Amino acid sequence: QAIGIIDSGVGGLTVAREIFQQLPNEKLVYVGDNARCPYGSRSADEIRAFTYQMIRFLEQFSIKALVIACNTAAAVVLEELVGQSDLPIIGVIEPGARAAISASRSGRIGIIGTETTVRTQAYVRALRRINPDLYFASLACPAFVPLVEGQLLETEEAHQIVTESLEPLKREGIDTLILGCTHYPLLAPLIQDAMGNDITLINSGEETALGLSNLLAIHDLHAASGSVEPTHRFFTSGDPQVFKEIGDQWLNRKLFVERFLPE
Ligand code: DGN
Repeated sequence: QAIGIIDSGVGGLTVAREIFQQLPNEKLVYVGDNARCPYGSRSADEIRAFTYQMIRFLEQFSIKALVIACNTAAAVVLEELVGQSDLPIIGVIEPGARAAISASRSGRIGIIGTETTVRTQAYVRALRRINPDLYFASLACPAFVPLVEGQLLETEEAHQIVTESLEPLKREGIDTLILGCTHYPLLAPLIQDAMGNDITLINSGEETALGLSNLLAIHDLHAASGSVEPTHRFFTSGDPQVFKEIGDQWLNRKLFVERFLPE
């Protein structure tokens, strides 16, 4: 049985990469809604409807667990989903918050994400639940996801947009910055360059893969180790070729990408 993983586009690949590393026997079925990405500036109702379409699509694969590898979708639907479903489900926000708290020495933590993720204060709530005495500075970076989806990472334009967008955060005296959108690890070199090398960047993928492993253990769902690598499946509502180019490079393997047509 496979693990389902969803994102508004290619961002969830940053989480998939960590799952491949930590759980090499697990088979993934990935759904990216690239055609309707970015989700970040959409209404909560739309984000909810699109997320449920991806989850319904995954039902045909009778998945054993679900990873909401999109902060924006997790911020809107994770709580209600966990309440409704028997399926083990994990998002990326709680794991990201935990990783940031263990990394920060000063207790001053920055959060960047989409407009929805920042507006819902999902990270601030998750961080406060663990430690109420921290200082937070949040910033929405709506220009970042189109750079990733548009394959513009290596351009001067990307460099400029990232540097200018992050300017307000540089005055906050943070020592740790949560990449609160799964697309952002693809921009990590530019973000690190803009913020300076003494800022620790948190990619929630690593901690999410660890959380997934714990969740599978609790439900006794870990795949048996086999001699052949599992066959993963990747679906996109957008252009399979673009998804493949970004995925091949990021995951360092050749993906076969299929179409997902939301009803
Ligand atoms: N990758 C998604 C996230 O983590 O929030 C959002 C991308 C988007 O749709 N803007």
